[in-house]
Amino acid sequence: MNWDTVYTNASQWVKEAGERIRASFQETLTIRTKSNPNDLVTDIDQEIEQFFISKIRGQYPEHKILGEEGYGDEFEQLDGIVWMIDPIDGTMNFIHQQRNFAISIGVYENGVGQMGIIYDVVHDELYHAIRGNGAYFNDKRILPLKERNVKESIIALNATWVMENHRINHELLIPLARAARGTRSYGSAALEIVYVATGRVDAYISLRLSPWDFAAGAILVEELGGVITNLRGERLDYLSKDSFFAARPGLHQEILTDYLKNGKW
Ligand code: 2AM
Ligand code: CA
Repeated sequence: MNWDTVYTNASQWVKEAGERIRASFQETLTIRTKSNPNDLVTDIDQEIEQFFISKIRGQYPEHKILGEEGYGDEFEQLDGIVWMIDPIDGTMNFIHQQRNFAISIGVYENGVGQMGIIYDVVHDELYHAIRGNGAYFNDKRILPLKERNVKESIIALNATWVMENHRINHELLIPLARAARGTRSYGSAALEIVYVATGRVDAYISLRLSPWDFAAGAILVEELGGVITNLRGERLDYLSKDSFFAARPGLHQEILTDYLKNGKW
């Protein structure tokens, strides 16, 4: 597969989808809920996913597609070439703020990330990586990640995980939040992971993400020397929901050893 060509095609589709999403700000959205009252989807999420699927199927009929809104394929193995698509990552922000959301597309070959794109639609900022060829912010090369310790780090972490919740003992992450220089939450996993890649934050933690949320960002972070695992320090399988932990090299190990060892994540 020529990944440069895949990138050229995908980046054109992403820009086209971005124009459509920006135009939708003038329209009335149809909003529905999914798994719970705060898990939202709009007609635009669905339209954009269908747009990408028709482009991919037209150009690459033999590839498989995993899409958040369910218009893609169903499969249980990552063999062959798989596109993982989140048409709007940060749908709540899209609805409430008309910013702080992104299109996320990661392409995997036999489970190995080959090309990732994250497009910050409102700022017209495109991040991408092709495995082995570096990562880019609007065609400007992103520098490899250097080590940094917790005390000098900003950790992206949602407040949900440090207040009582049904998923984890909320007290477990408080020492980490306290030790860090600061915490941030942006509400779009794809953007938060790309902020790790660009060094705007030093780590990002979530207790539950789906493959389409992190597929593209993981390729950028790893291309720059960062580390991606679940909160147990294990490799992600890219087929199921799991906890998620991205960080600079060194920092990843420090957080895992000093702050996450005792949790049942
Ligand atoms: P979404 O907007 O595409 O649904 C919000 O903190 C981040 O977590 C967003 O990237 C959001 O993606 C994702 N997210 C929200 N609810 C989720 C859920 N139930 N499962 C997996 N990811 C979720
Ligand atoms: Ca989404």
